[in-house]
Amino acid sequence: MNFHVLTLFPEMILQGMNTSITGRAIARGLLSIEAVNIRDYAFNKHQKVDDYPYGGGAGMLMQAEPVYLAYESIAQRIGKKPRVVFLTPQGKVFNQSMAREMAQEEDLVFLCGHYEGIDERVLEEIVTDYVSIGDYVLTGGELPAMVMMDSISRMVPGVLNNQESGETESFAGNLLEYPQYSRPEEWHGKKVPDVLLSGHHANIEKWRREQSILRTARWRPDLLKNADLTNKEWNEVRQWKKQWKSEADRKDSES
Ligand code: 6GU
Repeated sequence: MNFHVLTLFPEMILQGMNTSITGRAIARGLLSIEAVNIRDYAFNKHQKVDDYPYGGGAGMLMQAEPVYLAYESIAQRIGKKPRVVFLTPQGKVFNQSMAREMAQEEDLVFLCGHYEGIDERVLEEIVTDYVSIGDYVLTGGELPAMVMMDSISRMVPGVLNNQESGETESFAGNLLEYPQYSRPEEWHGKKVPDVLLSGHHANIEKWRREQSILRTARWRPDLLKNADLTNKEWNEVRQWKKQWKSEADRKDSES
């Protein structure tokens, strides 16, 4: 997988990606990352990349030409018109299945905006995907691009080792991870659940699945709709929800 990032802050991208698991994958040649500084393609006296919006309004816009030339330099080098992701709160909200799908590409270009946005005309010409990472506003596209590259990277074969790739499965089933514990057996008066010390693998698996379903029902009921539960498990979920509701009602009546 070759990532190409169009940005005004290339050092931010390189610093972030050359760390931890993505850094290891770059060193091993499974990923490459290139940060193209859009300012290097501003062929005017002061290397200016922004200007006032026509029609007025707050702030500055990134101009079309430097963005286009920076994009062209990539397209020419790789010899094709690559997929271009523009990071914007107006885009489709990123999720695990988009990560899995984008990991099939050989090259991905990320366009990071700053200021109040980018001249619409260059977006129309080069952008193939408009993507947001959630319903909140950030100052630029660099962090969202890194979020996407991180999650896409872990879908690339070989990036995770055997132990790490076990973790991939948890979201695939649309369930949250079960809680985990390491030594010591007791910490701040809290004991590790007995079942995990029992050595009884079937019981441990049963407990973990129940915990995953419990957590998902409690904190992300929206995910549960797409989870694959047995009838018995759906019944359990109904019982828990009834219990949580009566607990909440009781608290309400007390206050
Ligand atoms: Cl992709 N960009 C910006 N600027 N803010 C965001 C975002 C993207 N996704 C959520 N908020």
